[in-house]
Amino acid sequence: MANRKKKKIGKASNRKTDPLAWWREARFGMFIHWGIYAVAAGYWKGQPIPRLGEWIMHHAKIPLAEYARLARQFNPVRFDADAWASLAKQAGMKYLVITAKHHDGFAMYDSPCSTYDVMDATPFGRDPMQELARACRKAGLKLGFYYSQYQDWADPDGGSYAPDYDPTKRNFDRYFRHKCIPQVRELLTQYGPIGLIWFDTPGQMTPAQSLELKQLVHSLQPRCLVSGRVGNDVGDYGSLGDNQIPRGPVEGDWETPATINDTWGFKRQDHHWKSAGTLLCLLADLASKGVNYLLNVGPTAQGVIPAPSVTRLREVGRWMKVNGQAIHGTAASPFPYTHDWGRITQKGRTLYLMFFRWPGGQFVLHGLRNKVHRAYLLAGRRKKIAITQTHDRKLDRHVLRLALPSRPPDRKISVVVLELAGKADADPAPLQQGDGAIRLQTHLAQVHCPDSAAPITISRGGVADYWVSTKNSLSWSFKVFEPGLFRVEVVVARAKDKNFPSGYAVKVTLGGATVEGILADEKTVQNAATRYHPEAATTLGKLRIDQPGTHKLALGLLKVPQGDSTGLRVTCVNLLPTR
Ligand code: JFZ
Repeated sequence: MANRKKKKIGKASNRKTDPLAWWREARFGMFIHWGIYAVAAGYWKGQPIPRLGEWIMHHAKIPLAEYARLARQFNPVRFDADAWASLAKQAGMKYLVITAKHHDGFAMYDSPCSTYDVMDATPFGRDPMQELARACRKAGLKLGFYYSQYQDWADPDGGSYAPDYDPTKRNFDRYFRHKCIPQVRELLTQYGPIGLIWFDTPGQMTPAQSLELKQLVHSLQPRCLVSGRVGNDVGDYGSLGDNQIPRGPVEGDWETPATINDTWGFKRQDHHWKSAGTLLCLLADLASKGVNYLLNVGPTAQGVIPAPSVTRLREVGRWMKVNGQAIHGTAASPFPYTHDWGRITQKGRTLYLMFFRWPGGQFVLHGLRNKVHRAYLLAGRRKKIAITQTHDRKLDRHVLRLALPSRPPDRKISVVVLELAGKADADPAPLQQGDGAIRLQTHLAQVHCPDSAAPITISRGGVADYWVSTKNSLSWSFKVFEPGLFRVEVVVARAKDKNFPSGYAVKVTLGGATVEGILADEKTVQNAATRYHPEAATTLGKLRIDQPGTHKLALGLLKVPQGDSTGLRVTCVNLLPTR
C-alpha cells in the first residue's frame, strides 16, 4: 500500500501539472498588507483618518515629502518571518501574499531600481521579502507578491493620487517602463520561485499593457500565476470584490480577498474584528462555491501581527486541524444553491456537510441522488451516523435522513462526512428543503426581459443588478413535497451606508394567486456575509400551495421610486412554512 502510494506521487510530479493545481487545492491563504503606512497606523497629525489604513497618504492628502518621512521611523525589529509563516500554516493556510509595493509606491523589498525602498530609506537594513521567501519555503507555503502596477503615488507618472505632481504632464507609459516592469522583474528574479503576483487596481491600463505584464511574469517564471486585477481580463484567475461572498457557485478560478477587521493596512483605531466563528463561516461559504479565501492581516510598524488577528487565526487553525479536509482540495457543492443550515463541499466521492447551525436529532437533506455508503462526524471520534435513504418516484423526491446526535460535536462548525457510491449527483432544481422552506435564489432565476432596453442582469455574485423596468420579471420553477401555507418574503441587497430606497413595489405570483407590497427595510438579514453586503427582507403576505410537484413563482416589479438610479437588487424570494 505504502509503495503504491509512493509510485503514484512520483508519477504525478513527472506529469506536466496545471500551474493552478496548487492554488485550487489550497482554498485558503494569508494576505499581508504591510508598509510604511503602518507607522501612521490610521492617524495623521493626531487625527484619526477614516477608511483603509494603507490609503492614508491619499485620504489625509499627505504630500510625498512628508509621507516619505514615515520611512525613517520604520524599524520593525520584532519582525519574524518564521513566526508569520508558521501562523499561516497553523491556521490551515497554504499560501501567503504580501504587499511588495502598494499604491504608496514604497517598495518593501530591496529594489535596485529605486531608493524609495525598505533597504535605502529605512533604518531597518533587512529585506523582509528575502526573509519571508526563506520562511515560506521552509514551511511549505507558496509565496505571492502583491504589486500595485498602476497606482503609484510616489512617481510623477504613476496612476492616481499625486498632489505633488501635475497630472496633465503625466506619462503612464514612462512609469510603466521605468518602474513597474523593472520592479516586477526584480520580484521574480531575487526571491526564488514565486507562486503568484497579485496585481491590483488596473485603472486606465490598456489591454496591451496588462498583457505585457502577464507575459513578463510568465517569461521569468512560467508557473507563476497572475491575479485577475492585472486588468483587461488577462489574469490566470479572477478576483471577486473585496469581502465579496457570491450567492451561488462561481465557475472558473476565483478568489475573494477579505479583511479580519475593516482595514488591510494596520490602523490602531480599528477594533472591529470578526470572530473566528464568522471567519470560518466565510471560509466554508466560499469553499462551498469553489472560491479561494485570501484573509488579510495588517502587521504593525514593529513587525507584529496584531494579537486579535493571531488569536483568531489560531482558533481557525484549531478547527482546520480537525476539519481541514472539508476545505483543502475540495470543489464547490453539487447543489447550485446554499442551504440555510450550512454549506457543502465535495472531493472525489465524498461530501462534506458543514453545519453552521446544528439541527440535532433527525436531519433531512433533499435532492441527493447518490447512494450514501457511510456517514460520520469529523470532530470527536469520527462517530458513525445512521442513514436512511428513500426515493419517491412520482415526485422524484430523494430523501436522505441522518440520525444526528443532539449535541453538536464541534462548537463552531460541525462537519458530517458522506461517502457516496459515485461522484455527487444533486437534483439541480430548487427544492423544498428538509425544514419545509423554499428558498429561490436570484442566480437560479429565469430572467424575462421584454423591455430589452433595460434588461435585468445577474451579477457574478448572484444578485439581480439594475432592475428598473416594470415590464421585466424573474421566475423560478421548483419542487414542493409538503404543500401548505407559506409566508412570502422578498430579500434585496441594500447599499451599505444609505437609507433603504422607499417605494419599490413588487408582486409575487404563484399559480393563480398573487401577493404584492412595497419593499421596506423590515428585517435586516444577519449572517457572516452581510457585514459588507447588507440585505433587507420584506414579507409580502401568504400564499397556499395545494399540491406537491413542480410549481412556478414569478416576481414582478410594479413601481420604481422616482429618483432611484440603483435599481432593485433582489437576492432571494423565500417561501416559509406558516399557519
Ligand atoms: C484594493 C486596494 O486599493 C486596497 O488598498 C487593498 O489592497 C485591496 C485588497 O485592493 O482595493 C480594491 C480593489 C478592488 C475592489 C475593491 C477594493 N473591488 O473590485 O471591489
